[in-house]
Amino acid sequence: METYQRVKDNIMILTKPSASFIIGMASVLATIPAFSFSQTVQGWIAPAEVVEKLSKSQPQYNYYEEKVPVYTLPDLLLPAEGKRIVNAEAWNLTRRQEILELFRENVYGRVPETPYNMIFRISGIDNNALEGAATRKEVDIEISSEGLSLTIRLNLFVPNDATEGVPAFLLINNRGTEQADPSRKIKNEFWPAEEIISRGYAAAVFQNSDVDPDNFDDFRNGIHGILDRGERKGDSWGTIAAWAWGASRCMDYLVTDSDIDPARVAVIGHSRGGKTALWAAAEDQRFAMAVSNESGCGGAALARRKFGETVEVINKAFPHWFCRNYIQWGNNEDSMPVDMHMLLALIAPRAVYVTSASEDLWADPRGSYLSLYHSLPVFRLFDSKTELDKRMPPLNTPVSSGNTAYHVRDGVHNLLLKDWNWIMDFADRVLKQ
Ligand code: GTR
Repeated sequence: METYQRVKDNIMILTKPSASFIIGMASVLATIPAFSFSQTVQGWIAPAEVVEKLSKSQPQYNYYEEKVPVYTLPDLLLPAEGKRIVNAEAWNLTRRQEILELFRENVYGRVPETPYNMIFRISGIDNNALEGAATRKEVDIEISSEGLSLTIRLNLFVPNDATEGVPAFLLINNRGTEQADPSRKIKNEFWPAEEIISRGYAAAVFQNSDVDPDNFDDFRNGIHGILDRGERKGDSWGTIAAWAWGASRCMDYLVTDSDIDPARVAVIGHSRGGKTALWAAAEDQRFAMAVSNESGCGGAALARRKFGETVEVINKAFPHWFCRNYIQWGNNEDSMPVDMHMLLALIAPRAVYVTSASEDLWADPRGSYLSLYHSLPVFRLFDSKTELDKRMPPLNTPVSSGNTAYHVRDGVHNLLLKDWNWIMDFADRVLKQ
């Protein structure tokens, strides 16, 4: 007796249940809400009321799973030329580089080769921060080229009870400074420094706007105004690539600080910051882990699903985020030489954690999970036991395998302590053991 019917990808619907099944389940259902039944048996599905609400208020975007087009993802392991990749060595030597170039060329853009100088200045140290639990350091990273300069302020807490270099989380803060207030006058779950420290990690943060302003200014200000030379090209770097570059400059400092273990630094970001964290870890292999919190389109979510935000829409709304070449893939996703499972694969064999929120359908939770799922063939080249179920995990139930992890939290688009705690649970396993 076929109880479930597979309709698409990992969507299962209950069809024609048998009489005995109904009687058997009746007693179970009497004690649990139907919602949790479906969450447990089927894995997470988008809440129907959220789908309805969003579809009504934004009819121009798709929130219905059944309207996701049929698509074929580019094969991760098949290079443009030559034989299929069958081992980690071949991946690292050829295909990884090829895919990295495709992302530079088609999505985020290329960092210019303009030479620059960099100086680290410790402008403040407080050995008695967080009620004595941590030392606070204010580090100014000054970048200069041909008389122009900018400063990235890196704020860092390191635990006072550590006897050797500790693992660290570097947060790319794309929100106001009050969301990640180093004075701790304002405390916010977006950057729970106290909890991060109490779990034995260093907590570092920088403002993305220190590197590049988050508005379209024709690339005149921020690091673009300092390092860009000549006419912009189709593959000239956009603002996300600039923020990712900024994360790497923070890493340049962190590797010099003996309070930090340079081999165990995770880069984390929310939403546009999550897109940035993934690209930072793809470009800079010194990051041991990347956390993409609800990064959506241009981040973890598969573009070919065209669910919620799409390539066309993101380029119109944020013309400064990506390179110009990315525009051509709007409404033309099937021709794009990459999709976002390939971005996640670039992080292998290092750790990657992808998160979603159940009401944040704009960022396509299912597309983000499937992206991780489809990146696994590369993680398996390094650790053959890495395996996730093709069905999404239920709500509020983190899953992980090898160096990959995912959760879908209840609620709206945000980075909360609940997310951090699950992320740190995973980091305890992959960065501390
Ligand atoms: C939205 C944008 C998303 C996401 C988000 C954010 O407006 O459409 O791609 O990045 O902003 O950064 O909060």
